[in-house]
Amino acid sequence: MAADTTCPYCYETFPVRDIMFRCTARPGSTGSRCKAERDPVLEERRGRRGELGPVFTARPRGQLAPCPTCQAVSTFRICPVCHSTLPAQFGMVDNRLIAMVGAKASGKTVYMTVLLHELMNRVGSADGIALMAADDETMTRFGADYQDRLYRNGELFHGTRPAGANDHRVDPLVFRFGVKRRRLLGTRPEHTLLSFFDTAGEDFSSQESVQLNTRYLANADGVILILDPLQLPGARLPARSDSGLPNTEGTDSPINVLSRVTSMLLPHRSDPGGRRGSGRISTPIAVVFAKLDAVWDTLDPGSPLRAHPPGGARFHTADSLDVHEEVRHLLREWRGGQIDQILDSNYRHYRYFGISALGNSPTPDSLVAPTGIQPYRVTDPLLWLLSEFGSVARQERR
Ligand SMILES: Nc1nc2c(ncn2[C@@H]2O[C@H](COP(=O)(O)OP(=O)(O)OP(=O)(O)O)[C@@H](O)[C@H]2O)c(=O)[nH]1
Ligand SMILES: [Mg+2]
Ligand SMILES: [Zn+2]
Ligand SMILES: [Zn+2]
Repeated sequence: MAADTTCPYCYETFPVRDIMFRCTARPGSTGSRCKAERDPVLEERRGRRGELGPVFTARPRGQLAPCPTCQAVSTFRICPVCHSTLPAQFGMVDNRLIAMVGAKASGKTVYMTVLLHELMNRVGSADGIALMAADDETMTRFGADYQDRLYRNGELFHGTRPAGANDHRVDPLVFRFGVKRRRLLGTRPEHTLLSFFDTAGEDFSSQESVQLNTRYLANADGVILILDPLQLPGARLPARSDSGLPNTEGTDSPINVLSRVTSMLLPHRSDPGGRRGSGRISTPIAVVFAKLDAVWDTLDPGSPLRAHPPGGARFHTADSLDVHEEVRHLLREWRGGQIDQILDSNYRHYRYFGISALGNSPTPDSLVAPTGIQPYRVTDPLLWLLSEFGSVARQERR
């Protein structure tokens, strides 16, 4: 029985033995050569045009297979559903899909960008963590559309386009995450493929978008739910006045987004009721208070959210539980107690976090503050998810 796997680009599930190949369209040993041609599947599924080598099925020899037409050996393994080239090591290392969800303007795109940038550049090798793009397109797209925009030009993002407006597609960014782990025979890096897909706030307010997103969410291994404290009724008043208060009304309130995500996950990711604790969703969900900088002054001086985080390549359980309890307490204080009830009764694994991606409020004309980007605790939620997957170690004691 072949194990099923999920494509990091289209989030469709298929047996590993169904992986297909794409011919290199270079001359093979017989001198014949396949012609590059259009790939209607790739066009339809991913919106990618252009001429590429033809697609074939073959019994692979490791990660390669000879093209049955021209005999040239190809290393391009592709997804049988969307025809995207699969990353190197796909099928050999863990493959985890992570969904970013949250109300409109809660800070999903900014957070995702800062998190990935930090892991690629700053946290990096000193902590034994490495992150790099798993394919050329992710590298180019993350560089130009996300990183350069925020870090080089200091510009914030326009709202993310909803999946429905995007020819019914999302475009995940796929990375290879490596962490050095101590093993019996010294340390060695362990790799995990991570696919991030950033949703639009509107994706959770219209029924059409909800249906489109269900497959992505149902196949996600972990969910990061971004909550904007400024969208909770109780936290708006004490917050700094320059933080540009977003709208909290209507279908796009944090509670509504969580309710919709929950009803999308319940039929797919919960075990049938009966036993105690069953009937709840098994997908781990990191519930992240973003924009902590905007409410910083209202936090208790002794709050764990103001403490210097431990850092490193491990997940620190004690620190995380302190933050978890503190955020739960703030949630009640800020009249978001209903969020806690929904999580508690529907999710088996949820954890609260507090982060600031930017570290400061942006300027009124939507530019990064002149003091620059000063992230705080941004890697905590991802390290927790990775620890839930067993991909990073836990440090239990302080
Ligand atoms: N103070 C503060 N503001 C932030 C921070 N991160 C984001 N913001 C503000 O929130 C706005 C929205 O951020 P985005 O990341 O684009 O929000 P989004 O959730 O992706 O929004 P949609 O794509 O429309 O669903 C930004 O333009 C900033 O004004 C932060 O760390 N601190
Ligand atoms: Mg966005
Ligand atoms: Zn060929
Ligand atoms: Zn695919």
